[in-house]
Amino acid sequence: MSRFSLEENQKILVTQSSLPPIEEYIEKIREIWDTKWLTNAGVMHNELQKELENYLGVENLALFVNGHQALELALQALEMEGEVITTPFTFVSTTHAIVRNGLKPVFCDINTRDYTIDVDKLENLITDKTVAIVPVHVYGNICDVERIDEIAKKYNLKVIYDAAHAFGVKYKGHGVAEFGDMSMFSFHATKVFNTIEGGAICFKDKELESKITGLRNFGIRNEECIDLVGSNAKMNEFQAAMGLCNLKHIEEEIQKRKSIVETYRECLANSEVVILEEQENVTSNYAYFPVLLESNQKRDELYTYLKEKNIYTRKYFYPLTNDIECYKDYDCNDTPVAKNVASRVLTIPLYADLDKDVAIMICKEINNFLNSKNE
Ligand code: T4K
Repeated sequence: MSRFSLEENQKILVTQSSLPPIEEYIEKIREIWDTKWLTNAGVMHNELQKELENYLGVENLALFVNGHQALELALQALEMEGEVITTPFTFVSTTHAIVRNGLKPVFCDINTRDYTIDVDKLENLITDKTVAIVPVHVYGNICDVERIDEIAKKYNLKVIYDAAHAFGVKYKGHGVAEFGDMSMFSFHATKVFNTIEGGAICFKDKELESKITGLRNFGIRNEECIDLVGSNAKMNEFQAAMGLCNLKHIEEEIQKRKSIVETYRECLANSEVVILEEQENVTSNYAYFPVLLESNQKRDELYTYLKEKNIYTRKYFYPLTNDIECYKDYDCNDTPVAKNVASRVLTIPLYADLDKDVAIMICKEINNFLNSKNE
């Protein structure tokens, strides 16, 4: 084990934004000064859209100001009414996007293998009001896309994946957005690939393109025709420029994350925390590294212990979205496995530039804490 220790006042946060070399970004945004074109489907926006379609292996992709707007407006484009099955083990955005469309979220539990939707519990929740499933890929782990596909076909349901954590993830060599009707990616500053803020929706049905792009620009068709009650959710040129620069380095970024994850796996192998197995047939992007403690109390104590050492972990995802204040008057069904996992999970720092010695030191602190509890 390393004897490495943090410098005084050095904080290790749960993540750190990936940035390109500053010269690359300056070079790119210089073009914005030449054209004076800042937003509204500019040249860089269109270039990034094409590059991402290639990278993700999809035919239709629309860029957005952030991932949440991408999901919310994609759901609006589908013009649905009724119930949507989803999981509460997610960032609030997923549930908000459903509710803000006037749809009723029906919460399905998660499984303990990868913390995504438990497909064995899904069918029981389908009623004659169910119109769609919004499953969530979490931490870079993906849902059982094949079973979800079968169930959706059987009951004629739309599938819109929240793929905020799954940028670049592949299943059996296929990009994750090839599954379902739509997939939303988040390009927030904290994600594997960022455009500062940003997001995209990938969709199979080309006919939806006009509605999706219309909804993101107030529903404006031309100077005299506005045919949709849309929003303003356009990605601007500074965001797109950041995306074009970051995309050049994405493979290297993912490899660096992979190496930190390998260090964590090695150093925590004999520890009492539960670590998820790598998923079979999945090429991960190593977005987050969750560990599960024995109890809620131990999780909270470890969180505080590490914080006192300047190591800032996060309780992603706690509380569950079916347990939060703004849904207290909603008829939210219980999800016992998700509740249990949410009460015990901690995501530990993970980002491309995290030093291997720091990762080893974090594991050492986790093990020190656990040993002290067992004395
Ligand atoms: N669905 C899922 C499953 C999601 O996880 C998210 C977003 C969405 C949908 C919605 O997508 P977006 O609309 O956001 O594109 C953060 C992010 O803000 C949020 O995007 C993300 N999920 C969520 C899991 O994490 P907070 O409230 O934890 O962020 P914050 O500000 O506490 O930042 C966390 C850490 O990140 C900081 O301790 C340091 C680091 N950081 C943060 C910022 C803002 C940086 O290194 N650079 C930065 O610029 O939500």
